[in-house]
Amino acid sequence: ILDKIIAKKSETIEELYKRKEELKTVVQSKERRSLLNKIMQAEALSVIAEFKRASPSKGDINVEKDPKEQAKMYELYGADAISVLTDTPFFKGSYEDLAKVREAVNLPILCKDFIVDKIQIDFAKAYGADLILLIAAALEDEKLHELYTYATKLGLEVLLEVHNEEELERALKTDAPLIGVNNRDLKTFEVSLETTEKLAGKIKNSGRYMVSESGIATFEDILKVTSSGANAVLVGETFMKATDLESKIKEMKV
Ligand code: IGP
Repeated sequence: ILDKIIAKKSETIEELYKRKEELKTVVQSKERRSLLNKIMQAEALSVIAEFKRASPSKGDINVEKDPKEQAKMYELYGADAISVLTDTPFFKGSYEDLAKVREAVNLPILCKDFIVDKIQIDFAKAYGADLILLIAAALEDEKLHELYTYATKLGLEVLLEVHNEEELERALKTDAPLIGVNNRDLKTFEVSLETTEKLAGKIKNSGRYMVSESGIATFEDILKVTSSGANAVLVGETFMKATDLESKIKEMKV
């Protein structure tokens, strides 16, 4: 699926270059909200709550949910940051969702997408992202460094995502302080929280902060990843489907 998503991105990118004029007119707030500072100062596990309408592995999750309402609830119930899927063809998200979430809350906002071109970083920033995701599996070294530098220069933080040892080695060649471990293999959809455990040692030894992403649903899951040393978790589906969001978020704030 990753290859398929990336292939489709070239169409999106062409589209974005055509919409370039928009970048001048979108009103962007200048103030930046730092997730890194929050994580550094946090005494407990930080929770990044995701706005995710659908996904290729799960199909429709909660397509009709209102981004503003959901974001406000995330903030009210104690989330530390919000991630917003902006990919349209596979996740039914958009930059409009990102902007709506940004306006609704005071939390740092992560633009969650498959970024392979600088123009996507320009749009992420214009629509209100404080940080962006870069996926090691989707980027060769040179591109990874180029995009990392570009985002940092624009004043955005980067969550650098890895899934295995090889990707982690490459990620550690950058100075990215926030490393995300995706428990889901984007090539097979297989989810295993042991991915976090496996990569934790090297991440912690390098002095970086670790965000455990995907497949986190219960308090037991939280115990597992925190005992591996996770500083933060990123939770999507579980929150989007929760009937009692308040207790679900509070359950994760250990
Ligand atoms: C959230 P989950 O299993 O809680 O819904 O996962 C998040 O980790 C997941 O959406 C994600 C993702 C990604 C999506 C992690 N890395 C990269 C798209 C692209």
